[in-house]
Amino acid sequence: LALGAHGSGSLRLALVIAVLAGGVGAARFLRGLVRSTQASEITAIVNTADDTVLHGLNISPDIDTVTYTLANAIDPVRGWGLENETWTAMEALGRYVAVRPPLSGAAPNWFNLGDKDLATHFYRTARLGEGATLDQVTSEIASAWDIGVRLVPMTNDRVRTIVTLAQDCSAGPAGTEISFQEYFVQHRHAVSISKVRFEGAESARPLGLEILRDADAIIIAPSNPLVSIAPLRAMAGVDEALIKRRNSVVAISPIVAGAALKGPADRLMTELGHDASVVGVARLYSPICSTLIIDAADEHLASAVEAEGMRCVVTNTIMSTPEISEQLAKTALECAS
Ligand code: FO1
Repeated sequence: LALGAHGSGSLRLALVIAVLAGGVGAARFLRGLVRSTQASEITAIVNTADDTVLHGLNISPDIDTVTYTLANAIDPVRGWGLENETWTAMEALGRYVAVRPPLSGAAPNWFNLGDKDLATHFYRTARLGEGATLDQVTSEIASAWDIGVRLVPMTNDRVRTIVTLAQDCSAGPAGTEISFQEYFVQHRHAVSISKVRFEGAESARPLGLEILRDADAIIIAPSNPLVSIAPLRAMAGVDEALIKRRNSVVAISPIVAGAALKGPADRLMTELGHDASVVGVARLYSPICSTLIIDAADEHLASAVEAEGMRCVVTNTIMSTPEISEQLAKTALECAS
C-alpha cells in the first residue's frame, strides 16, 4: 500500500482495486468507480475473447468500450463506438460488397466501424505489427484518451469465443461454430446456441494475476458471466487466484428481475442450462466470490442467493445516472473491504 492524497488534503492509504470487466456494463460501473475513488487506484482486467480481425484490423471491442466510456467519448445510445461518429468509410465499402466473390470475406460491412473509431484500430494494428504486446498498446491508447484507470487485457495471447448453433438458422445448420462477433453483431444474438468455448484459453498466459493476489478489493463488474467473465476464468490460474482471495471478491449481478439490461445474458443463461436469475449468477460465482450484489427488484431472492453460500447485498444496480453508478461502486467497495 502507498500513501496517497485523497479528498480535501487528508492523507489515506492508496487502495489497489481490481475489476474484472467485459463491455458496456463494466464500462458504466467503472465510470461510477472513478467518481468514488481515485482513477489511479483502479486496474480493470478486460475480456479480449470478443476481439476480432476485420479488414486486416485488430479490433478489441471491450477494451475500446471501456476506454471510450471512461474518456466520456462513448456514444451514449449505442453504448459502443464514439459519439458524433461519421460513417463515410463504411458507406464507401458498400461499393465493393456488390463485386465480392461468393466465398470472399472481404468488405464485411455487417460490423460498423466509424471513421474516428477506425483510427484506434489503425493504431492498435500498426503497433502490434511492430511487435508491441496488446497490453502495451492498450496502455498507449488509454494514455491517449487520458483515462487514468489502468487497463489490462486479460492476456496478450489469442483467445477467441466460439459459439455452437443449437438449431438450423440463418447463420448455418445446427452444430455450426461461429465467432462471437458473428453471433453478437452479424446475427444480432437472435440465434439460439448450445455451447460456448474459448479457443486458446487453455494455453493463454493470463495478465493481472499479481494484481489479483495483492488487490485490496476485487470486483466482478455487471458483465455477462458466460461470455465476458468466463473467458478470464477459463485461463489457468485465474480461478485459483480468485479462490484464494474469495473474501475480498464481490460481484454485481448483470441479471435484474430475470432479464439482462443489455445483450443476451439472460437467454444465454437459459440456453446453456443455467437459471436466468440472480440465483443462477450466484451458482456460477459462489466458488470464487463471497458477496453478490443484486438489484432491489430481486430482493425476494436474497435468501436463495445466500443458500448458494454467498452474502447477498441488495441495492439499486441499474446505472441509469452517474450518481447511481457511483453509489453502486461505493457499495461494492464497502462489501469488499
Ligand atoms: N455492436 C453492434 O451491435 N453492432 C456493431 O456494428 C458494432 C460495431 C463495433 C465496432 C467497434 C467496437 O469496439 C464495438 C462494436 N460493437 C458493435 C459492439 C461490440 O461488438 C459488442 O458490444 C461487444 O463485443 C459485446 O461486449
